[in-house]
Amino acid sequence: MENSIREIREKALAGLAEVRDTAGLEQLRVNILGKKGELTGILRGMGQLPADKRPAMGQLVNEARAAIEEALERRLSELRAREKDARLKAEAIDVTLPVEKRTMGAVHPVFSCMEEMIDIFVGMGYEVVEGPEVEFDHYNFELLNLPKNHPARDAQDTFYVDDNIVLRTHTSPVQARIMTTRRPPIRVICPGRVYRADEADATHSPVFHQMEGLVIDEGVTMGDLKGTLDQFAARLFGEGVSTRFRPSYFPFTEPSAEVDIPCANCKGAGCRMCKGTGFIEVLGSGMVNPKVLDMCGIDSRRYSGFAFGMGIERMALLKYNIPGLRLMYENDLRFLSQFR
Ligand code: 2U9
Repeated sequence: MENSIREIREKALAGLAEVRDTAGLEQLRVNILGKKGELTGILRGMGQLPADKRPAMGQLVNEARAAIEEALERRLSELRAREKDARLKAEAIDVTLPVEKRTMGAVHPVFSCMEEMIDIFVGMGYEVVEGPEVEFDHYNFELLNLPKNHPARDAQDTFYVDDNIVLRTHTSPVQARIMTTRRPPIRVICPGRVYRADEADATHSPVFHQMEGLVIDEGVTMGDLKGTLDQFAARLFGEGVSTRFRPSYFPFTEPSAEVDIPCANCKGAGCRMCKGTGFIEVLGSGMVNPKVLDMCGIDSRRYSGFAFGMGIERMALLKYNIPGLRLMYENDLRFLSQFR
């Protein structure tokens, strides 16, 4: 038994030197000192010894156990330190490496122009309202005095979902919805995406953005419309810019006006950009047709209103002096990154 104890002790100490990691060390500890370990086995066998031999043998086992435990402890801290070193080395970060280059995004010119336009009207007390892009014929056309068979409803211009549902061709149905659900005073702007069945070219796109405005109250006049749009033009295009009204026709406004600002290129003298007129058309407007007011349930004998509509791409082209509509849709970063 003495020999076995010595052997176990020597084997344990030799094993310790060979163990490579803390998991291996734990295995070794279990094999020797665990419940079913070799040294524990010896202790168990001591019952068979004559009583007078037991104290000496017990002491031997305890000494061996203490020696092995101490060696295990030393080896454990050694291995732990080594494993920690390896982990730190593996996780090391070289803080002197150059950082990965990140490109900054930019707001698209259509949206930065739209945000500026919204700010101007919100500053005048308007509320921003949105509505569905897939719209009933009733709101997109019927309530706006565009009855069936009206040329503006041509299949060429409108994307039909079915007989009664279209992709909205303007944001006017948003105002039509407001008029059928609220009572004056109404003062709203409606920015949003609209759809027309057009081929894409230098001046057309099947998807574009509009902003329309609507004001309805007692005693609203064309003078209010002119003053509002003058204020808007000066804020968006610069102090001193005012509007020129030309008579026009829209089914939903009567009277109607197309609205120009002086050509920024020639300051009104006449050039190629303005086709010699000295003016650039920027939007359409008019007094809400009394028929439209009545169809939407607002008494046209008591109330009047004005409305206007503009293409946001067009405003952005003019404001930022961009040489063509295509640039707005091509997503060329060389163009877009200039709006950072
Ligand atoms: C209601 C009543 C009246 C909205 C208006 C225009 C004039 C207009 C065009 C400008 C260029 C559309 O983007 S564009 O092609 N719009 O000229 N829009 S008045 O009038 C309304 C709207 C809703 C209930």
